Amino acid sequence: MRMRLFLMAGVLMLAGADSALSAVGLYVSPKGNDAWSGSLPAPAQDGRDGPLATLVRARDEVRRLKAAGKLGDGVVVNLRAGTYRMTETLALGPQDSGTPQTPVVWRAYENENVILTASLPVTGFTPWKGQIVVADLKGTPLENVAFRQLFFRGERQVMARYPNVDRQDPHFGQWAYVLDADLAPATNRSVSDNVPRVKDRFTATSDVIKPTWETTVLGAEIAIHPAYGWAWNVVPVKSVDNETDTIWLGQPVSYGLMVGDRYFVQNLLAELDAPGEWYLDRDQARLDFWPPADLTSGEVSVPVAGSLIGPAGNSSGPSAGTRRLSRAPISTTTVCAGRQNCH
Ligand SMILES: [Ca+2]
Repeated sequence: MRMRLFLMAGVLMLAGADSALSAVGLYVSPKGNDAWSGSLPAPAQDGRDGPLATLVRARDEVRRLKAAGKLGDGVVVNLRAGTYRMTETLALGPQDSGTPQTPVVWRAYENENVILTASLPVTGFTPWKGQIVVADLKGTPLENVAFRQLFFRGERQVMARYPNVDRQDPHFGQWAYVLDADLAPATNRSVSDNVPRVKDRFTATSDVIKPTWETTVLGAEIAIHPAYGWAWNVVPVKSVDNETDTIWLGQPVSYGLMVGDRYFVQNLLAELDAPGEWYLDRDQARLDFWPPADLTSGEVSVPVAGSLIGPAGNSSGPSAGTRRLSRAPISTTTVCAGRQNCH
């Protein structure tokens, strides 16, 4: 959920050097204010005007200029250095496009280092047990966010799981394996099933289900490659039976479960037992985390928007050559108008 916006040499050349020179300049800065005009690259000394604060406000200003016929020879939105926390996707549609004569260009101002991030920081951790710290999210912007990812110092952390991540042996060392799975009842078989086995329960090895698991296992999930790795499913756990080591799934997986299918269990507080693991109690808005390094050495953050930049409404896409972001986003952004590494 994070990307760096680089200025690719010659971007304005693409927009037309002559026209760019007389284009309207808008400025956005983490030090800005959306109540200001955006016409100044830095806050005025009297604090009464300066750059805008958000990309959404800049987009709206471009729309306003366009509607008022004040685009002139185009507009250049200059992003000043710093981190922009975007809690909503910057939606761009056809109405945000310029034309070859009046291009709309978004860029980092004079090669400054611009970071767009759709994350919010988590603060206020207090010691809980051993190395585990806890943060009460009540009353914070994250109180009602059912997030599934957590980052520390820019690295994705691990939802509490069993077996633990094994970076030395990722292919075999960090998995549990289905011990047994039943044949599906004949009446419940699909003609397309290559493997007529059940898809909603299996027998685990004796090490998996533990007395320490919460009695309801509510919220626990099975992440599994059913049918020997043919697919990848993450499904809720419906219930478990300690006596028979049976795990029932809240929804069927894609293919019949086979002996030896590899999986892990995640999202259980009882399995938070290794550095880097975390657990979110959604009902209590409580986050438990075992930081892999000194908590003060970096930021804990949570992504809160699905994408940084995306198409607006039923847009058929930007008009080629009239709206650009310079050089490609590196992350999972859904839209990029750069030329390289777009994923
Ligand atoms: Ca664990």
